[in-house]
Amino acid sequence: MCYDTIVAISTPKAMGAVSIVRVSGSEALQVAKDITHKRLFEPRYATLCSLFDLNDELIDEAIVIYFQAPHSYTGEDVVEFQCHGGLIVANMVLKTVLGFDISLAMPGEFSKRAYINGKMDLSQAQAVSNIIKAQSESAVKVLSRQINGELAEFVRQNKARLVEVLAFIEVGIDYGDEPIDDSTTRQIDDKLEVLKNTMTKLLQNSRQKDGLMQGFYISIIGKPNVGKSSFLNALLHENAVIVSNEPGTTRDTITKAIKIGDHIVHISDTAGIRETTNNIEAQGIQRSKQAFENSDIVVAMFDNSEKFDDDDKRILDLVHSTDKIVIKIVNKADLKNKLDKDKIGNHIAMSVEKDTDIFIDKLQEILTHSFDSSQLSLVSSRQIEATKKCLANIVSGQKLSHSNDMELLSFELNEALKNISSITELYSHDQMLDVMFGEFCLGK
Ligand SMILES: Nc1nc2c(ncn2[C@@H]2O[C@H](COP(=O)(O)OP(=O)(O)OP(=O)(O)O)[C@@H](O)[C@H]2O)c(=O)[nH]1
Ligand SMILES: [Mg+2]
Repeated sequence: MCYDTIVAISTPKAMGAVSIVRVSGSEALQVAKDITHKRLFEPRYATLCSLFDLNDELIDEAIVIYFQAPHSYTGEDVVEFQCHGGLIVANMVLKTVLGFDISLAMPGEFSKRAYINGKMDLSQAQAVSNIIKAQSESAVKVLSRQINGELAEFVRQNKARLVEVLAFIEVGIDYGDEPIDDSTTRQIDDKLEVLKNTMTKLLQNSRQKDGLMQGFYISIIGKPNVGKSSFLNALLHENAVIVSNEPGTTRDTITKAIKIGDHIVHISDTAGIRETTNNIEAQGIQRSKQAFENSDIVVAMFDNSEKFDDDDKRILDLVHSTDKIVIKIVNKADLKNKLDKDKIGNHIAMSVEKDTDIFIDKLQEILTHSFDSSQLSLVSSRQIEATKKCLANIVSGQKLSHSNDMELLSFELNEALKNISSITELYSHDQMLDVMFGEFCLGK
């Protein structure tokens, strides 16, 4: 298939040393020749060239690299102009290229062409899109393995397993009305069980993917005056939020990002939760509960220097009602103890104004434990949906394997095959391609 030649600025639109203008398509080489007044470009060689605009006026000195089809990112002829950075030069080069009747690329169009031309499958393309937005080193580790084909290999292996089961079933169908023998049924069962466990494990590993990609969310909750805002300030090493000994100081949720090990975590300081008739405070408390709902990890804070009361009980009830990861902190350990700590249960005793290391160590342990970046993981909701559907087909197949309805079993497993395959290739098409690649950055 022959597409228009496209162009885009591939680097961020900001100040920087170098900007790259990328051209892809059958006209790319000719455009490079016209703009540089050079006759020959050796593929994959960096050549220092003068660039001229449509009036033959000098724009810039740039490094020009020609990638000959199919040995390029898109699989088409590609030329990259590495010009001086900043907003103006790259725009002048772009404007000149557009003057040669070349189209401006849509977001993700280079990667879409790479997929169409068989340079990468969908799982790799998805990883390319995500790695640009990745918020943590752990995410980059997972994604670079996916670009390298790790998920594609997983899909290939499990498709082969499904095809094997389908081969057994075809034998059953060929024998018509005769019931399928026990040993064949057993083999089908065993293989479906392996497939079920594999898909279930993959989905479990992928549960934390949002945290991995966008950073984990942590809410600090507790009754007023326990030291929540002091804790956020201590973690940030700055006075970002107001601290005072007046209960009810914080009225609004404030979220800040910090780096813990390989992870970005977004930590929210919240208004102290208590019974109140004050309308503004009540709105703040509503926001505290929202932050609690939205978080992956909850820090519930209590005051060592105050007696355990109904407000503390409400916090305990809240955290006991959730299946989120909860870290309980008994703060103000430097003050005389009045709190009945047995009521709190397992907790960290600390003085947030003095030292937060004990908390950081605990959090790091939790993050490492709850997301192991060495494990295979799905990185988009599309991949998760496809795997869930495949798992549902396999579970239905397990129920059918003893019913002797081989036709129906075959149908379910063909659906499973279709669903797992959709991680790396599309069945139906142009519209979905546009949706998926439309989420990419311009110039990628
Ligand atoms: N001695 C001691 N005082 C602390 C400690 N942490 C916080 N405080 C004090 O406790 C008071 C309340 O601290 P804040 O951080 O404002 O408490 P908060 O939980 O955010 O309170 P609200 O915003 O009202 O919900 C302040 O006077 C802090 O200086 C600590 O570890 N030791
Ligand atoms: Mg506060």
